[in-house]
Amino acid sequence: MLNKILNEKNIDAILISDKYSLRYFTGFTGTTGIALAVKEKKFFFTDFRYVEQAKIEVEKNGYEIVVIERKASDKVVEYIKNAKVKKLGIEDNSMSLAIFNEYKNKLEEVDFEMLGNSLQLARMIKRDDEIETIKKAVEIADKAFAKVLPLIKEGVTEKYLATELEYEMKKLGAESISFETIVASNYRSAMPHGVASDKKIKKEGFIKFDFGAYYNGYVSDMTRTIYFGENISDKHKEIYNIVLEAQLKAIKAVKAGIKVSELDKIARDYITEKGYGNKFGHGLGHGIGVEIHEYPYVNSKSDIILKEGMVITIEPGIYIEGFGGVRIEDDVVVKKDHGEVLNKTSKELLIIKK
Ligand SMILES: [Mn+2]
Repeated sequence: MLNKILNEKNIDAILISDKYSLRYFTGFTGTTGIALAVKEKKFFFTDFRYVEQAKIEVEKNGYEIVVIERKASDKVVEYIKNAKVKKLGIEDNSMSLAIFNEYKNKLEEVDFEMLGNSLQLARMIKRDDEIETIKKAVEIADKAFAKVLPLIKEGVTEKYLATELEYEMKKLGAESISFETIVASNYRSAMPHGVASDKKIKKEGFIKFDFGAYYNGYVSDMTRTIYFGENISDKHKEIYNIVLEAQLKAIKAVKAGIKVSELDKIARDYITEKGYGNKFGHGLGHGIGVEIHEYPYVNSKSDIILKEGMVITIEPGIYIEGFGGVRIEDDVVVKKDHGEVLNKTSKELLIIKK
């Protein structure tokens, strides 16, 4: 895959520095490393803390491990020069200006080619083993959610529920969480990204949970909104059902060959038709993989066409300030003629009364 990019971009080498690119292309799970891919050879640079780990994780993927002693760029520059690289691709989306300048100053003869999102785009279509890992990450999130539902009661905080979710996910094998867990109750549920706070759970309102497991380097991402209380209003029911219907309609349209903007439009048109178009202020979804938000982004502006093996989220929402909000999100694998929903947690409106 890296050779394909080298050829397409007509460059001699790629410097891989982004954490997620390193995980994807080299297998490295540590925090300090850099890779250099030239046509015939691949090198992975790291310091003594990670050498043993790199030998296990990275060597099998065809990289020669090079130990860095002082400044990483000195060693890397030496290899770039030895390989007689004239055009070097760099990950300009994530490399810091300071690091860029270091390389630029040491490699005056070299042309730097900005790779933009090329390496990210290369990750869009998942291999079967990647899909299996994502499935496991989804299963962990589903199971953890089932464990936490019985803990919902008046007086516990959003943070308490979030912590329990995270604890359950780790007990089920997650190495970490995909992103900061969102538990947003009552009026806070109207905040699309209301990270769990010290707010105590109170009756008569929505509680929105958005969370995921990070498992073997891959993420899951799910959102469920439940109602807590005895006296649910018609408006709560109305917006819940609109979001659910919009989500189901979009999922039904998932298949290879459809534009992601069309998918977004299906959900958005339905919500708009029901009068809440201006309360759905974000895109319909995004790709997931080694990163929580990756290509293909599913929104009205993208012209990416879905292909078999992509894994995306479908997550419409309605948010009404001062009242509350609903979002429902599943992870979906794109198949030739349908979308395979990975989440097993029910999407029927769940009302918890105790
Ligand atoms: Mn998401």
